[in-house]
Amino acid sequence: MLTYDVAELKRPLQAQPRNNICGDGTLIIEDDSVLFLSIFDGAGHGLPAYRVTQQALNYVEAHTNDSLNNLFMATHEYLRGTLGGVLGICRINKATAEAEYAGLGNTAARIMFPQTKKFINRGGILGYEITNPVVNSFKLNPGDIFLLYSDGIKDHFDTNEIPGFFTLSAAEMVRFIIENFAKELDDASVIALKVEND
Ligand SMILES: [Mn+2]
Repeated sequence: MLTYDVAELKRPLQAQPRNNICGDGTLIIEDDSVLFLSIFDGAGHGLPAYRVTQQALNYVEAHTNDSLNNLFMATHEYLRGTLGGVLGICRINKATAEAEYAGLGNTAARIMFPQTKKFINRGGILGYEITNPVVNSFKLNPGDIFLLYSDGIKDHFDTNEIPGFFTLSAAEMVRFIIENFAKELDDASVIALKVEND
């Protein structure tokens, strides 16, 4: 049986004066059959970004059964008149490990080891102007790591060059990524998913 080790971590930007409000948000919803992962980076920083992010993720959380395309378009409409932001969503069928991912704007998603794939988002800001997202369907395999992260994480890192990275738990992975690859002057957030064979 496949099992899914999943964890998230956020860190507000490190400017002075220090604040502890992160404008990025993550959502992990799991039931017996589906694992639903989402990340949202509200425009700007601090409390205003935090507020639009909570608004967006609350909406997403209430509509996790919608098709990804509809969910992006509806969230976009819902956010009109707000600061807006960028969104990434991955939904995984836990029994089959079949997954779909879509993102708009500069959130990032990757599969690492043994598959390696970086997903390319279309541009846009939800609440302002978007096009339909590309919905990518794929299958995860035991050993795969799926990472979903905001642009507050430096994007050039190669986990293949980090000794022992794949032996880390998901909680250790997100801590490692935030500690080593978070940009000082942006809010940073990451979700790591590790697929395992029981
Ligand atoms: Mn950002």
